[in-house]
Amino acid sequence: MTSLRAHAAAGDLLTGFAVVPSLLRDDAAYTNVVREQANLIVAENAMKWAALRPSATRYDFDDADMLLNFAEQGRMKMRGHNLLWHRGIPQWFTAMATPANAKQLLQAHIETVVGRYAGRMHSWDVVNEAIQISDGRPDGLRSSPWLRLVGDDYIEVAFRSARRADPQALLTYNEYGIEAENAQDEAKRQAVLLLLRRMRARHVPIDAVGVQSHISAGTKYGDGLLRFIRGVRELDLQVFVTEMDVNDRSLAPAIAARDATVAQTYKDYLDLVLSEPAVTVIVLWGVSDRDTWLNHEDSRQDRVPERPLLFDDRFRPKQDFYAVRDAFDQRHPVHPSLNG
Ligand code: 9MR
Repeated sequence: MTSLRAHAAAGDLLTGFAVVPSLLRDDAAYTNVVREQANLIVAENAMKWAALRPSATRYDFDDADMLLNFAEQGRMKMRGHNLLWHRGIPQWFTAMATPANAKQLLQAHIETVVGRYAGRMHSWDVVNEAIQISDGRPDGLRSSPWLRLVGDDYIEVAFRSARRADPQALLTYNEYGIEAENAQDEAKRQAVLLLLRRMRARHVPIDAVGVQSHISAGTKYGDGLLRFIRGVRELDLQVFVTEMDVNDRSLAPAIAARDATVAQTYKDYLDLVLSEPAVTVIVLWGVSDRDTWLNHEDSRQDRVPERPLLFDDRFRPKQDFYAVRDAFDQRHPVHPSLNG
């Protein structure tokens, strides 16, 4: 009753974690936390091309199947991540794809993967991280392999294929670097809004925008993000916080002060975005500090382990767990019986 999922549900929110199949198989403490706390999960990596497509002719669905079964048994919804990204493209694809066959390869992948789970998924990240202002194109599109191989309409192709394969799943455009109050993030927000408007004008099927929310402790988020969320809502799209964590890179290493600042950053950010009714989903990018990607890819210069998630390395809830729960309550206070 004190769980995140109970407090989220009281405010009609979905919440949960990016999860790892091997941990759900082998780690009981990890699995218990996910079962207790989440009413939605997403695969951190297990539904990417690199995981699903060992070769051009083979699909490996073992992990993805396991995750969806786990979700359904635990009465959790599941998001799919992702159908198209400029990273994690398998080597066989790079070797064999040409402008003549790439569109067909993309469509076949989406039809097969989305079709397999049709009717069972909450949503799919159809296109991930397609804007890169520094690539210099007037439309802001990243000069990714997909753009080169499939052409300017690759985003549209992906969304239309996904809708055909599963008319029920909410189709999402997912992006990072659109959260902060600086010129770079503002330019990216504008480019995303323009992309969404172009898609709307062409009746491309899309239902939601994912704001990844890999944010930084001690940073103030504000009006730019709010204006963006309102702009998305005016296009009749929902907003999902899809990959939230709070890196503590800029903070001194002492743990107590670091945890307090991380917790405050979670609270301030969620208070801000949850003031907007368009925001309906909050996903954390991992369960415990033991397993965060931040200690591999974007780690601190002093090599002290980061503490960006809600549970510590022994799965004890940290201050930020309570901060997130309070932010959910602020959106919609839970019934007193839930406050056990
Ligand atoms: O957390 C993910 C990490 O384990 C993978 O090695 C990496 C490459 O596939 O992707 C990480 O997740 C990324 C997500 O898929 C898209 N947004 C940024 C996330 C962090 O890099």
